[in-house]
Amino acid sequence: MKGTVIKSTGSWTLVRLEDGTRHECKLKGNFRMRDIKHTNPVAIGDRVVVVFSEQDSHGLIVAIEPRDNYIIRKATKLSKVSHIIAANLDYAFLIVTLAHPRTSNGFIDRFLVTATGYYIPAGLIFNKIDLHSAKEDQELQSLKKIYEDAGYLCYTVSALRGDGMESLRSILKGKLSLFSGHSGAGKSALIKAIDPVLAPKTGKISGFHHKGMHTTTFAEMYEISSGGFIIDTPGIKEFGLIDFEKPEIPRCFPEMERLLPLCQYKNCSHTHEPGCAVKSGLIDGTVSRLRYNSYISILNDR
Ligand SMILES: Nc1nc2c(ncn2[C@@H]2O[C@H](COP(=O)(O)OP(=O)(O)OP(=O)(O)O)[C@@H](O)[C@H]2O)c(=O)[nH]1
Ligand SMILES: [Mg+2]
Ligand SMILES: [Zn+2]
Repeated sequence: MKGTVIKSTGSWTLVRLEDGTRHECKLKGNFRMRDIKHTNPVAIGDRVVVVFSEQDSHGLIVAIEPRDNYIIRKATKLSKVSHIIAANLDYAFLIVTLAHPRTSNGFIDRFLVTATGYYIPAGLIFNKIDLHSAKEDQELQSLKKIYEDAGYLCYTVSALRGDGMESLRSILKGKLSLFSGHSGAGKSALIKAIDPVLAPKTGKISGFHHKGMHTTTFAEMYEISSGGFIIDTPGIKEFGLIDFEKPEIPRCFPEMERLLPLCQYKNCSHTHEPGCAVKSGLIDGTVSRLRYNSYISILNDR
């Protein structure tokens, strides 16, 4: 029978069959051996084939269908193994908070580079706008403009107050979306606000550091009553990039990729070349300095 992985803890996997029923499943032994690069051979979102036998109350996953796409991260910048966060996504959203906790621009850009690099439509959901000071509201407006101009979907919401829920529900409808972000950004709270029938566990923000408490410990897929699925994930500190070589980085910044035809060299890296349209854009203000700085920092990491 065919189904989709909706939770995987490493030792067992929860699969939702096409009829909507959920079953704990085990993985056929040889999958573990085959995939040594990744810590998890089966990822949430994977479409799988499950067989049931009379001797075992668990199902057995015997096949994983080829993935349409997937998003991967390294646990840290230095680690060799990587973790498949999720597969077969329609959207990858980063939940961003300007405060409580603070989401840095570098983190935002690394997330977007990864999603864009894997051809997954990506966006930012700015949460906790109810807590904003006037200065944070201003910062939000300028960030939103930068990222919308770059070509990313942007939403401003408050899970607490319910602002922005209608437009969020309409983009999520009928799709499989990933929610990622720092611990405490409100990923789980947002899922509850989108569909109050759902009840992922939510945590507190520590009083001193204004950081989350890592409440969500395993990724889990939730089904929205009005249609669509959201994957709630554990909060992450860093977003180590993998798989992408230096020459691939420019295409992961859409606003720079669009300017490439205007650069003098068709393989322009937008760093030292003469006649570079991105560098002219920096001067006349059509390319964001913030984004360019991230671009250079990511290039220098390769
Ligand atoms: N004021 C305010 N608080 C919020 C909002 N959204 C979430 N919170 C609070 O932020 C805290 C953390 O929310 P969670 O949903 O647990 O955060 P998370 O991103 O799931 O965190 P992890 O599971 O640890 O990765 C909770 O106390 C929420 O009530 C919001 O829009 N406004
Ligand atoms: Mg959570
Ligand atoms: Zn250039």
